[in-house]
Amino acid sequence: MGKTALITGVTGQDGSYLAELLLTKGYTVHGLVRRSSSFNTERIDHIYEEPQEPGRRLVLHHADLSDGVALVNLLRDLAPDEVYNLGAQSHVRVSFDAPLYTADVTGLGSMRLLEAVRAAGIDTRIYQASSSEMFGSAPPPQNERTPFHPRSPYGCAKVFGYWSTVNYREAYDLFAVNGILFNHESPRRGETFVTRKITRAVARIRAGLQDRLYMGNLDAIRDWGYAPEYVEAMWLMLQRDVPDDYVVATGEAGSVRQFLDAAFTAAGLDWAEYVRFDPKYERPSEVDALIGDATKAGDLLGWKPQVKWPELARIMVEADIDALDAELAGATVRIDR
Ligand code: NDP
Ligand code: GDR
Repeated sequence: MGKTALITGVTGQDGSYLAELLLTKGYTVHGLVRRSSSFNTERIDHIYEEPQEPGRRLVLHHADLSDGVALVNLLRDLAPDEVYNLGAQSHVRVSFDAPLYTADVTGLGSMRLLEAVRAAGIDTRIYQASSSEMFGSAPPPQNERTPFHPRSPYGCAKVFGYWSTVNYREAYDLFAVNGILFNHESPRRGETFVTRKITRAVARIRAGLQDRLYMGNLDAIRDWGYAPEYVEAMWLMLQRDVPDDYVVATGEAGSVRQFLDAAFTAAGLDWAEYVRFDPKYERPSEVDALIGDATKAGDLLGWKPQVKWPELARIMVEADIDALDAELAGATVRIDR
């Protein structure tokens, strides 16, 4: 019998790559999907199986991280071997506009899930999607021993999730781990995060559909990695004999300005001709520089990043150009890369 896993946030960037990875490893994957008035499963449509399909290994369940009772019922019924808590209001700028909602879903949601595992009395390993945003203004390079100083409601909520995970491990002996992941991107990245906003604009400018790109702080420095490699690290953390916390990062960073340059250059364009400043995209308090030290993940998990941010910029620009070309040609656009 293969293992079973539950993924919250299965419709997001990471959830979709993780579901694919676990399916290739023979898992039955249960995904928690929140109800929406329009389809929100685009990233997993290519692996979706109809409920009538015999022996299907991807099963979706409607629930929400704000609904603790639904989580208990689901966990009791499924008793999965592994739970990956990837669900969150994950946008840092939006967390300033919706701080309490973010604290509820991103912060309390993690404790609801931990408590649900405990209440269901099941033997389950738990992965918590912690974030480099927790380091906030702590100077780089950041590793597992760097003190947290979050700079957004999102960062504060993630610190709560981090310590809840550590506490449930210590108090109840749960196999619960934190992956402290630095920014990771892909052609499936949400359209309002900075990398995808840029690469999508590059494709549209190249096609003559857009002639301006409004941006916020170009001086911010980020350590951008490739999402398909990062979900592998999540899985590796749950395969160890002992639960622990790990930083996952490439160790190489660039500024938003440098990413702009790499992305526009990949399409033969000059970013300075198109990019304009709009304070709307600035944050009330900014995280200036995140550069991760993933030595521990390398040593204990054998995890090593391959794709660094300049190559990532090219991968994402090419994918957005291909997707737009297909859309303009009237073809069905697939996001299975
Ligand atoms: P996305 O924003 O792409 O996906 C978030 C997922 O959470 C979506 O499936 C979303 O559903 C779901 N979700 C949102 N609100 C709720 C809710 N109330 N109940 C249940 N599910 C909900 O994020 P990523 O895939 O990029 O990130 C995955 C996780 O990793 C998140 O927790 C994020 O905070 C964290 N993280 C991400 C990093 C990154 O660079 N990508 C770095 C470090 C941590 P829907 O599709 O309906 O919106
Ligand atoms: P971040 O990612 O806040 O690091 O959180 P994002 O891509 O939103 O911003 C990165 C940096 O770019 C600057 N920036 C802009 N950002 C956006 N979104 N839009 C703009 O127009 C713009 N102009 C400049 C930002 O100020 C910031 O400094 C991501 C999320 O995935 C979190 O969920 C995750 O935890 C962290 O990465 C690690």
